[in-house]
Amino acid sequence: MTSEPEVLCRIEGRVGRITLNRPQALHALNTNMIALMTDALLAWRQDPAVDLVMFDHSGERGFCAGGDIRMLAESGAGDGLEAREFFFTEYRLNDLIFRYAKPRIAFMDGVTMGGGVGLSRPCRFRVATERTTFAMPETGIGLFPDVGGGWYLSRMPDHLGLWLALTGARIKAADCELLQIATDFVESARIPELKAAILASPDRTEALLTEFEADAGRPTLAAHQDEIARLFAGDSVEAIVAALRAAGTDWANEQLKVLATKSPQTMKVAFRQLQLGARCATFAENMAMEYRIGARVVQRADFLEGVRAVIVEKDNAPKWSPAGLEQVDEAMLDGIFAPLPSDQEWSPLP
Ligand code: QUE
Repeated sequence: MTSEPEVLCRIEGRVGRITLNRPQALHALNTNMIALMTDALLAWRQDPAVDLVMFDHSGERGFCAGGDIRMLAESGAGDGLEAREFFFTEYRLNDLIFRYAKPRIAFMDGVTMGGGVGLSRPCRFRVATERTTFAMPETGIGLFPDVGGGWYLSRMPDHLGLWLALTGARIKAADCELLQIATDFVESARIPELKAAILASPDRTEALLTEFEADAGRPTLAAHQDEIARLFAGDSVEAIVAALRAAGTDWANEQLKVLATKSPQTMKVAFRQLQLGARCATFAENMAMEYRIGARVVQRADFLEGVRAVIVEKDNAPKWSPAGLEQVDEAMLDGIFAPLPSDQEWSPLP
């Protein structure tokens, strides 16, 4: 069988270039893709011929929709081992990119969600275009905002990261710049020219980005930033819901409607994840926490139900269990966050 690899890894000039190449699944990441990227990055780490790493995608559609959710759900319905292996290696890759000593650039030209955020956010340069749509949508399928969400989202100002995590909101380029999810905005029509220039002169990447920089427009989130700062400051998800109810504005009512569609268990998991992530001293410590969560939640009813309702049958009517926030008790959360047996804990690549 001759089929193209799902990730193209090669050296062009002095650039190690990683091109996601699974367009039929919007470049959603699977274990094979994680392995290909990890092997390339490890080889280039010591290779004096590589000065810069570039992440991009083939084809016209987005950068990366997330992870191979169907595989995760099938595995979670059984022993969960394949799902654990996926998270284990994906988080090692996220951490490797985070620690990588050479500059990295990601082109987020289109949908950048979940797993795609885990590749792009640890890059030094993160280019958005007018086609960029960013989201951490996992509360909608009973998963959780992983790939470093506990670290990055909890470090955003004014509880904006918590708002992204709980609502799964989709935001565009100007808001990505506001939240430092993107470092630069370039019109998508000029991306091929910019990539060619960087491949020819990777040492000039920063100057080239300044030359190509365009105006992303007004960040629409700015209009709600004060409201988010005030209403998402509560010390529990219930407190946030109560604050939104009390506010009574159109915007607050919209947020309540959105939250009512999300998994109560996942919202509480995400809340605690960001609380703990904010206090982690290292990114690796945060990833070890997220791995404990991932290993548990893929086997829980909400993830299987969320994947059924949103991905497989697409009725968009998940029946969450527990159905309400008040039924998700602290003991359930303690079980999800508990340490794994010591031989099963996550560890970074040596
Ligand atoms: C939450 C997610 C994902 C999602 C939707 C969610 C996710 C993911 C995809 C996705 C989308 C389009 C595709 C595809 C996968 O959707 O991780 O293969 O073609 O990969 O609400 O976490």
